[in-house]
Amino acid sequence: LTLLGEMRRALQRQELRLFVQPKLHLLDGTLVGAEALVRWQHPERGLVPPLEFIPFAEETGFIHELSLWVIDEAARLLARWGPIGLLPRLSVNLSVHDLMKADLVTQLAARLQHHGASPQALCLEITESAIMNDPQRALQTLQALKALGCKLSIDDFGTGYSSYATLRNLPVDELKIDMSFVRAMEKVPKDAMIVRSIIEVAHNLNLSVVAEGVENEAIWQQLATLGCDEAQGWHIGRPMPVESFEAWARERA
Ligand code: G
Ligand code: G
Ligand code: NA
Ligand code: MN
Repeated sequence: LTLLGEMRRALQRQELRLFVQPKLHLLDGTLVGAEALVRWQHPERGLVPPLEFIPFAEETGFIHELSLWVIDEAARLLARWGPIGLLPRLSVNLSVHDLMKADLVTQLAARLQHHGASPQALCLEITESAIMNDPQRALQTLQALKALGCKLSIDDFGTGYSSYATLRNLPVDELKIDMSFVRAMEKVPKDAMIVRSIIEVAHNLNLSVVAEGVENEAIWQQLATLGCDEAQGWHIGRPMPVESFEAWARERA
């Protein structure tokens, strides 16, 4: 069986799993959201990380089916977590392929509605490079997602080539500072300066800003001092299976 065949079978056999990583508000430590990250529970190979199949899924176009599965799962979880106040918002990653698919927004809306999840509770993370691949097409999709009520976030911000002109025209709510700048910012002054600049740009554009890759208390404190809004990283919590995340969130509440 080819990898593509195996991935198709994985969907049918329900071998894909969503892991969930929490995001906290930096001022008061409240749970403001979480990111859904896919894994493949392979019958022989064990838990396969996304870097071993997402790039291939993107090359073959299988990513679209995979993304719709992720969106469906996310909608199901949001419908479960919203009413009990466990989690206000869940973020899912979209790929460049998804942005080019004409029916993405219709499909996404149908899945939210099917589960009774609110579009406002779903945030879509799109990398800077995916947007810059075809800014015009991306803008159309982002506008449609925005019109539906979803939140939009630019992922891996700082690693691409988006201009202020592009940024100004995108209907996004949030910038996510790439981990590569955050992970060593307490030791590398240049990284700290870049993080500070991104926070400033975000706030000047009225966007909320999230730091990913927060691995220790020193970084957490430094980000708080710089006025960063939200944080995600191992210091707060690793990506966890859904049941572990529910237990983690209940314990904190
Ligand atoms: O979960 P992990 O930390 O190993 O993720 C590695 C990479 O895989 C990240 O870049 C992440 O954005 C990507 N990734 C994880 N889950 C998904 C998904 O559901 N869809 C897409 N497109 N990328 C994902
Ligand atoms: O590309 P994206 O930003 O979606 O990827 C998120 C990735 O970052 C996932 O692979 C996730 O497991 C990883 N990650 C999340 N928090 C941390 C962290 O604090 N340190 C490191 N090294 N990786 C992290
Ligand atoms: Na992401
Ligand atoms: Mn990222």
